This record gives sequence, C-alpha cells and structure tokens, in this order.
Amino acid sequence: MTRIKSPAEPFRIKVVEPLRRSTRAEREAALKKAGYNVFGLPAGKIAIDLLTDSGTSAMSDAQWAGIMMGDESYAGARSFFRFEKAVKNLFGFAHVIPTHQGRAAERILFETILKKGDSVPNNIHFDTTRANVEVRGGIAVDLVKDEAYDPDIERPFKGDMDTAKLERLITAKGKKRIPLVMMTVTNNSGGGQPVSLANIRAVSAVCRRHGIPFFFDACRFAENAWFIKRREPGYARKSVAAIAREMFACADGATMSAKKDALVNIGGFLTLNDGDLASRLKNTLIVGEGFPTYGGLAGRDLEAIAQGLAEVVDEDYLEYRTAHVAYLGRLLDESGVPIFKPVGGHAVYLLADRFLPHIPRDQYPGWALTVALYREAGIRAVEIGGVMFGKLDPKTGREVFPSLEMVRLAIPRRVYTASHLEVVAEALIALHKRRDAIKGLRIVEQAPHLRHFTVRMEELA
Ligand code: P61
Repeated sequence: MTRIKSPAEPFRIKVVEPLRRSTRAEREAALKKAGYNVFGLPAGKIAIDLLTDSGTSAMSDAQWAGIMMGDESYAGARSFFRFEKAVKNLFGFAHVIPTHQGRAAERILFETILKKGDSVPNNIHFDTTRANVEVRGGIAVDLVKDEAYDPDIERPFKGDMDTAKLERLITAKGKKRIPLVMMTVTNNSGGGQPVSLANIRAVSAVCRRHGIPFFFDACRFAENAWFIKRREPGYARKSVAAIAREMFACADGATMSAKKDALVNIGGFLTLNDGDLASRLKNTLIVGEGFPTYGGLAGRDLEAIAQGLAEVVDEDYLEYRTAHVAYLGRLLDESGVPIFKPVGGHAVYLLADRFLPHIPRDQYPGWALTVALYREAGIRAVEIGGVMFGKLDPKTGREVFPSLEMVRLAIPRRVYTASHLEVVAEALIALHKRRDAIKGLRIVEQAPHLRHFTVRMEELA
C-alpha cells in the first residue's frame, strides 16, 4: 500500500479515548439485537466508527477553553454575540439564528415558507432536508448535473446544479410555487462532491432573475471552498475564508449544521438577509427551540462554534483533511475496491452494487455491506442507497431505488489517524475478496420517514 507521509495530521493529541475490541460472537449478537441495522448498535461495541462526520469531531484546546467561557444567560449572552460575529464574518448575512442542529434550521425554515404542493430544488437533497420538505407536502426536486450520477467520471465539481433543469422546473411550476432554491455544499448524497463558484453564480443569477430566494445547505462549506481554491481557475491565491464569503455573497441565506464544518458536537444555525423573514423564523424558533440568543444551545456550545468556525478555514487543516480522506480512497481504489470518483471532502463512498453484484437492489446490497463490514471488522459505515432513499411507488406497489447504491465511510474530523484508515482499507479489501459469501436482506419493520434510522431487517438465506 502506498502511504502518503505528508501532510501529516497538523495537530498533536492531548486527550485520548480508548478504543475497545469486540469478539465476532459479540458483534453477531449485537447485530441480531439491532435488527441488522448499524444505527441500533451500541457504540461501545464498535472499533472504528465511520457512520458519520456529523457531531463526531474532536474539539481543539481552544474550543474546550471556550466551553469554560460560556455565558449561560437566558437572553443576550456574551457567547451569542461572539457566535453571531463569527458567523457574520464568514457568511456575511445580516441575521443569525442559532438552532440545536441542522435539521432544526430546516424545520423552522420550511415550516415558515413552504406551502403544500410547493417544489424545492436542490443539487441533491440530503435525507433530512428532503424529509423536512416532504412531511409538509412539498416536493423535493434534485437538479444536479447528470455527471453526478456517474461514479467513474473524474470531474472537479460533480456537485454542480444543472441550470437548464432549474429553468425548466421554474417554467413548469411557476416561481410562486418555488419558495426557495437550495444548494448543498459539498453534495453529501452525491459522493461529497463540491460545487464550483461558477455554478453558484449561475444558479444565483437564475434565482435573482425570477425573484426566488437562494439558500445554501452549508454544512461542509469550508471543504467546498478548499476544493474551489484547489480546482477552480482564478482561486489558488485567495484564502478559503475569502472564497467562502464569495460563495455566500451569491445567496440570500443558509441553513447550517455546525456538527460538520464548525467542528463541534452539537449545534446549527440559520442565517439570512431578509429581515421580515428573519422575524418570522424567530417566532417559530421561540415556540420550538428557544429564545433567539441561544436557540436550543447552551452558551458554551455557541463559544465552541465560534472558535470552530475560525479553525475550520485554516488551510493547513483543510489540506490535511482532504488528503486524509483521499488517502483511504486511494488505498481502496488501488486494490480494486469500487469507489465513487473522485473522492469527496468528508467521506469515501463505496459502490455497493458493484462490490456485491450478486445481490439485487431489492435485497439492499449497500445495507448488506454495512452489516458485513461490522460483522467482520467492527467498523461502522452508513448506507446511502436503497434503504435511505428508496420509495414505494403507490401505483405499482413496488419500490423505486435511487440511481446510486453506496456505502459511505464518513471520516470524523481530527479523530482517526492514517493508521486507522489503513485498518479500514485492509478490512474492506479482505471483505471484497470474500464478497460472494455476503447475503442480501429483507425489511421486517419500517417507519414512514427516514426509515433507515429504525428499520429492522432479516438476512436472506
Ligand atoms: C451525515 F444517517 N448529515 O451526513 P443535522 N444537510 C446535510 C447533512 O449532511 C446533514 C443535515 C443537513 C449527517 C447526519 C445524518 O440519516 C441521517 O445537524 C447536507 O444532522 O440535523 C446531516 O444536519 C442535517 C446522518 C443525518 C444520517 C441524517 O451523517
């Protein structure tokens, strides 16, 4: 295996958390108890947890110091003003509304602006965004360029939205039935791929021409900005912070899960320019989350977010971060394990239907791979495929599957070393050699929305 020696982790380790090994018998029992759903596993029985990069970051010494500095006043806390200043400094919008996490920001936004039957375009909606649109009777429409669904094309910005598709949707639905256009950076459901500034500008121009607000789903904005710096002509000399400001200057607002690129374990926010809308959002916030200067968070959380936002745009960090994730991708690719290309910002995505060609889509190959990876090596990953995004067609009674059947190996920020990634690669390479023994599954029990969290499965003989 080729080891990238540089850049090494740009931090040293001050606090450690022991990892526990489990026996195969323990893992087998845990799987059975969890209904063959890795979301149901106790984390103590997991060796390396790549379920998500969300809320799993290691905080810095400065963030922990911020935790001690938290001002826990109910209203007008000092920590809120520090948080607000940090968000405004990078995002540049006039109003900042804290929420307890990303989907709370989505809920408040859609509860306030979405009417039944409205359409919401996005490059690709992540599952919580889609759910927040659909539970209110909205239609979540994915308008990414077709190349996003081709896992083999190596293009720099496979998260880009197709503006021709956007124009067609606006013509078909009418701008009154489109309360806003969203853009997810990086595009999580499509391999963690970035969106170019050229595309952001083009989408923004379409929105402005039709008078439709344009919002970012900004969870991984810093990783996106780093890819712009590295891949888009004209940006090599600009700072990531300046590029982020340039991205946001094209939009009217953003929803943010701070659990990703604000390097914290909990938190989120809404930020926008429209003062009237901000007032309405705050009214909704007060009913469900909290007073507008804390919005479901403690003062200490606001401090940690403010500090995290300053750290995440550090370019030594981003260079290491993206190289670290790419390293895992390279180890797998060199050994013939099928992955989505190019490697995205926060995760390596396995192509489960190619990994397990003997398992048909209606036996959930991606899910089967998450079960096998845990059973063999105690490693947890997440399916981004037929269980997460499959839908029952009411007319035919059959399930319709998304075009990509993937398993995401999400890399928590600043948590695992390159050696951990090598362990993951070795386990997957071994599993790939013995792939014929992996079995498909059937669903025993499921919920109407976001079913993957609680679904119970049974392995097929
Ligand atoms: C993740 F298995 N992402 O990627 P919240 N937008 C986007 C996200 O990636 C996102 C949210 C909004 C997660 C956590 C997660 O079924 C799952 O702070 C682009 O998690 O509410 C979250 O932000 C929502 C994992 C979410 C899942 C849903 O791992």
